[in-house]
Amino acid sequence: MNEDFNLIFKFVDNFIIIDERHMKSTIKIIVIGEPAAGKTSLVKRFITSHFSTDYRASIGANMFIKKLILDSGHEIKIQLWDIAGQERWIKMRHLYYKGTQGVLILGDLTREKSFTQIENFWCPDIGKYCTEVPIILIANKNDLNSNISENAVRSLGERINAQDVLFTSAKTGENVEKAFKLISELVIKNLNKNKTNNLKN
Ligand SMILES: Nc1nc2c(ncn2[C@@H]2O[C@H](COP(=O)(O)OP(=O)(O)OP(=O)(O)O)[C@@H](O)[C@H]2O)c(=O)[nH]1
Ligand SMILES: [Mg+2]
Repeated sequence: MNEDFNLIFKFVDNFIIIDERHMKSTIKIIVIGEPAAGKTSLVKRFITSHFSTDYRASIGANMFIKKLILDSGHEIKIQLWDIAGQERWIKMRHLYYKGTQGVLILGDLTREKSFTQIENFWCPDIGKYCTEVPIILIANKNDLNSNISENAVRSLGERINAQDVLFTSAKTGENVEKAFKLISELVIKNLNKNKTNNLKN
C-alpha cells in the first residue's frame, strides 16, 4: 500500500469515531453527484491508486483522511467525504455536509442527466446547508466516449459558479490528484481571505 496512504478511520452511516488529535489541521472536502458518477472511484484512485470496474453503491458516506503537500508548500490533511448519491440517502445526506469547506461535484460524461441534476438538485441541495465554499465541477469518465461537449460542461461550470472545471478519469487517473490538490488550494485561499477580512472588521 502507498506510503502516504493515511487512512485513519473509515465509517459507514452514522457510526463515527473521531480521534480529535488528527483533526486539527484538517480541511473538509465533500464529493457529491448522481449515483454511479464515479465519486467512490475517484476518491479510491486518489487514496490507493487503484480502480475497479465493479459498482457497489455507497451506503451513507465514507470518510478518509490523507496528508497532502500542496504546490504552495502547505502541508495539510484533507478529510474526504465520499457521499452516497442514491436517492434513499436524501433525508440524512445533509448531516454529512456540516462543516464543509470545499466541494467536488461530479458529472458522468456518459450520462447527460448527471449534469442536469447538478444544476437542478445538487447545487441547490448544498446551497441549503453550506455557506459559500469553493466548488470544482468534475466531468468524470473522460476515458469513455461522450456526447456531451466540453463547452456544455464549461458553461454549466459558469452557471453554478464553479471555480474550475476538470475532466477526469478514475480509470486512468487523469487529473485526479490535480482535482484534490486544486480544491485544497482553493479552501486554503478562502480561509486566508476570511481571516484577513475578519482582521479588517
Ligand atoms: N470507465 C470509467 N468508469 C468509471 C470511472 N469512474 C467510475 N467508473 C465506474 O462507474 C461505476 C460507478 O462508480 P462509483 O465510483 O461506485 O460511483 P459513485 O458515484 O460512488 O456511486 P454512488 O455510491 O451510488 O453514489 C463503477 O462501475 C466504476 O467502475 C471512470 O473514470 N471511467
Ligand atoms: Mg459511491
